[in-house]
Amino acid sequence: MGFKDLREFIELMDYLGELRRIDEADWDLEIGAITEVASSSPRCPMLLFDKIKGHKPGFRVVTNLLHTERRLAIALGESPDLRGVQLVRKWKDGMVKLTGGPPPVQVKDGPIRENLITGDDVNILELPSPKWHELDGGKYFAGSVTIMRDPDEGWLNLGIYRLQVQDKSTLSLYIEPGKHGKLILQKYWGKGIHCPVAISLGHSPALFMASTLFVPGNTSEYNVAGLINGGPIEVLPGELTGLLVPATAEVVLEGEVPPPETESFEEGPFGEATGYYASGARAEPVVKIKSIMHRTDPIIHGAPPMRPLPGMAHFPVNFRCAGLWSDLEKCGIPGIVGVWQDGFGMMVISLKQKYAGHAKQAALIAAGSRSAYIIRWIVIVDEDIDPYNIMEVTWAIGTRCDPERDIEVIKEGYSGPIDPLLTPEQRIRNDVTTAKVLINACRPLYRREKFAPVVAVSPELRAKVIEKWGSLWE
Ligand SMILES: Cc1cc2nc3c(=O)[nH]c(=O)nc-3n(C[C@H](O)[C@H](O)[C@H](O)COP(=O)(O)O)c2cc1C
Ligand SMILES: [Mn+2]
Repeated sequence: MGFKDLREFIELMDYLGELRRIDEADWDLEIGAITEVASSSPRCPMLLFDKIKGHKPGFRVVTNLLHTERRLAIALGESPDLRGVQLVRKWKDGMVKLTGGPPPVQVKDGPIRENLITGDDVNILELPSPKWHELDGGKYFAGSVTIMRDPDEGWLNLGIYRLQVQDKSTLSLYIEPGKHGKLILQKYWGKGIHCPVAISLGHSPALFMASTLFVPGNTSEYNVAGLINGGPIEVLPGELTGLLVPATAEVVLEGEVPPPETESFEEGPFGEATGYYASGARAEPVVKIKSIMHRTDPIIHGAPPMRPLPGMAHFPVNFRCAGLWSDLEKCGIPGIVGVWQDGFGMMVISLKQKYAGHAKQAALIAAGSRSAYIIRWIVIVDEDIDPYNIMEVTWAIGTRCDPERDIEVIKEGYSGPIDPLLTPEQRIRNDVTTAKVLINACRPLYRREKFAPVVAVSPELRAKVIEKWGSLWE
């Protein structure tokens, strides 16, 4: 069984020496700067901020939650030593079973009911929401889960979308085109009604992880979280909307999103997951908050994007790799050995070529997968190349890929408004596509056996040398 709430995970991380507590930091740039600088340190500690300037002691913010492979592995219930492709493989194995996750179970009571604020007393400014980066347009909840119900089919959708704090009861909400969250909003607006939403500001790692995934429509991310968690998520109806909210959440805001013609607010700029400020500031829908439920001494989760750092500190990228891997398997592509993404923009797939056109099949499916969102470079390598090792990948591209024959450009691929390459003209016409490049860096299949051999000590000779001389360097 996984973690019942955010607190339980934080407590375990504290016990394992992964947590640092920081008192009296300022919500205005200090929390964000500390988070980014600490991310780039070798330990990349999880950070728990308390006594935040201008806020009640006990109203806390946690950052860098899953930002190391060790913490991610623990959150997934795997061995803490799993790294790179091995970790992605475990994650992928779970994703293949995604639709079979257990639905949430309704409970009578839960700690989220400890405090209820309604009417004129609602004031989201009392909840710490940092201004994360210097060029950000304001204060943000970054790491919250927004819950909505599909008005036609009834399933509950959960997604992570940034929320800018505008005043004591107004947030502006940024959801990209094509995401379920946006499609659901549009369904409500099409019927001329406001969309009810519940927003969890702090929740178990499983709920966060499930809400970042490209889960198929009609499948609630609650079920996926149940699968990650090893048991169903406990929920209860929100006081205002009746939407099912996590019973052990830290804070749940409830309200509604009116059609943008009725009300919208300027949102942005915001430092984004690509490592840029690409989408600028523009009018976006608002959430009118009407009630707040919260635990005593709540913890708000913050996952501010930043420029990619070595490892995976800015964003647990292997969520997406596991998604792509499971998409390839679901499409019947055999022989996939690993998938990895470093930073943002390039995904590498290693496979054991089995037939002519195999590598190209994998590349084309990858280019069309939702998991390859804003991925411009798709690289296919042989099974002897570890996609997690960028040196090996560039060696394969440099020595096995003939650019004239093995590189292909696909026009108008799936991207999004946070893509920094979009031109101002594209933005005006809402065209959020860019080209994708397929790179086949596998040895040509028809002469694979005759390809120049790799310079490397054989496993047998290696074992002998280590046995006889290894003590000199090990
Ligand atoms: C830390 C973090 C922040 C994110 N911020 C946004 C965002 O502001 N807007 C957005 O559309 N997607 C954002 N995403 C990506 C979505 O959460 C992701 O695409 C999810 O699958 C969308 O779910 P949906 O298709 O059910 O709407 C973010 C992801 C993470 C991990
Ligand atoms: Mn969804």
